[in-house]
Amino acid sequence: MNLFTVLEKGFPRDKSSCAIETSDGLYYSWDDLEKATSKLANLLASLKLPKGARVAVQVEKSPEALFLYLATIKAGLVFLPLNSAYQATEMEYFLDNSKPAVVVCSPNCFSWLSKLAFKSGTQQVYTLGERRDGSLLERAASHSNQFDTVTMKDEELAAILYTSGTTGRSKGAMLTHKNLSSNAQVLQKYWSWKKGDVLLHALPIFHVHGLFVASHGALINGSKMIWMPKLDIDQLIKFLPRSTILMGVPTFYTRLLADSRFTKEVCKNMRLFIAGSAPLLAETFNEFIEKTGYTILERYGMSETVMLTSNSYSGRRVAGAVGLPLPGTQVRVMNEQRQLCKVNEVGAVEVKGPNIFVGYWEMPEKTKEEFTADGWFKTGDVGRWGGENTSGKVPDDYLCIVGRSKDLIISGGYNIYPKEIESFIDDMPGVQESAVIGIPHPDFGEAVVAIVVPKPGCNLDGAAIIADLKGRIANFKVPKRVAIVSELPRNAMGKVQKNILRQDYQTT
Ligand code: MLC
Ligand code: AMP
Repeated sequence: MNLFTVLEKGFPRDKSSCAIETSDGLYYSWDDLEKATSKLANLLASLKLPKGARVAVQVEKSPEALFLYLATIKAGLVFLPLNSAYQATEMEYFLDNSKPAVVVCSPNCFSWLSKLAFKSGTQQVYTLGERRDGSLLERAASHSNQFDTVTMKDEELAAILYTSGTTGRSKGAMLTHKNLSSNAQVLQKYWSWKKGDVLLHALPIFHVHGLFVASHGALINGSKMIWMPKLDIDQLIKFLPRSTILMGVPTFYTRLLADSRFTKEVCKNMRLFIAGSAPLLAETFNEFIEKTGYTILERYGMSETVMLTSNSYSGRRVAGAVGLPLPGTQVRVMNEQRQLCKVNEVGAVEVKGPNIFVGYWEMPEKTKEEFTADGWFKTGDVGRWGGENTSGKVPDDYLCIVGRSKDLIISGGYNIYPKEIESFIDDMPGVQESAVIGIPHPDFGEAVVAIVVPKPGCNLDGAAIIADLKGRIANFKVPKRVAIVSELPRNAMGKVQKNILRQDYQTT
């Protein structure tokens, strides 16, 4: 069934009620949402694209950007969101790899992005600005505000989300209508969404967390969203008293806790604070209880799987644990002998369920590598059931993520693959080699640091390397610090010992 049909079943009867209130004071009713979505779906349908055609979107967050997502789903096309921080080199790869039929970009990126899009074979490039400007809405305006949702099979594609590759380039995780609708239905029940809930939405909508987990949650429950273009603590504190649910990466919670205006009183109407995308520190979890009386609910997921596990809504929420497998999802932890780990034994986290993606876009070999012969997806995360952490005993059926087998840095909820940054630095003149590591960071959880070795006789300047990277890769990937050294520590096999570097460079 089309995901939109599933979400729409939850829309309220009273279509004049508010679906989205923006932080700058605009109100969109459910009727507005449906009509705007239908107009956009009609525009897309008028292009007569085959099923499965991709609509790649790199725009700033706005209600209209959400309507464009819903319209793409409604029209039976495949939505391909791209982080607005991506620069030309990154975008060139995504467009070339996914060959979208339609590209929608910010008006100020049109001149360079349209060239890349046309080069990759795209037929249509529209613009959509943050303030309802751009050619997309102009073109949609003349279309009808009625649209019959295209019938889709469960296994047909709804979205492709690019995730960075450990070794090679980014891979497009293909998610079906069933992947997304089943997860939305499960989470609605599991987190006990209620009539009258109001979601405070401050996450970006080009990744799983903000686009699927948060938006689907509100839509399928017919709940209003208070819509912020990005995280802004002043605005968050202003709107919290009128909200009941907040979803955020751990940085949301550390920033809230650091603000003296964030009090019990501000949270008085809140029902649920949810954290995910990166590990929530036990100290943040505990400080939050102390300051507000609320216990943050931590959950765990991935672009390839949507949500996998969650702490309990009505039962225990445990610091440092990501909770129980969601209904319908199976999780196993395997040791090196390929046996199921016992409680407290650390191993590889593998998953199965209706929410697991169907493969990487045009990478059948990579897809095969990431699944076991018996059909479990290898998450690349390392975990254990139960055991003990700094907060005490963890229930035996609760999963703890204790590390990653993939060389990955998660900074403020964004994934950064060291290899990608290293290859940019290694290509710079005068650079012999580099190692990129993640070190603990009070705001972002982890921060990127690059350790660089110059070629003999060359002088390098860390600030110049940072300046060079800015504008070539997304800002969040740019190292917060670059250290120049004469050599990198290596083990007997000649492999760079990143653990030693992590110890040596513990602070930015
Ligand atoms: C911004 N910067 C970052 C950064 N975000 N650097 C490292 N890591 C980040 N996450 C850069 C900015 O470009 C800027 O650089 C400088 O750091 C300071 O920026 P800021 O103004 O403090 O950042 P801000 O705009 O407030 O953004 C921080 C943030 C944002 C944490 C609110 O990054 C964010 O919304 N993150 C959420 C990511 C997310 O949705 N992840 C879900 C993925 S899905 P300069 O050079 O200009 O000073 C997933 C699956 C799952 O993982 O389980 O959910
Ligand atoms: P992404 O590829 O952006 O979808 O990121 C998915 C990765 O984020 C997972 O494989 C985990 O490594 C990490 N992640 C998500 N939620 C959590 C969490 N609650 N605790 C620890 N890691 C998490």
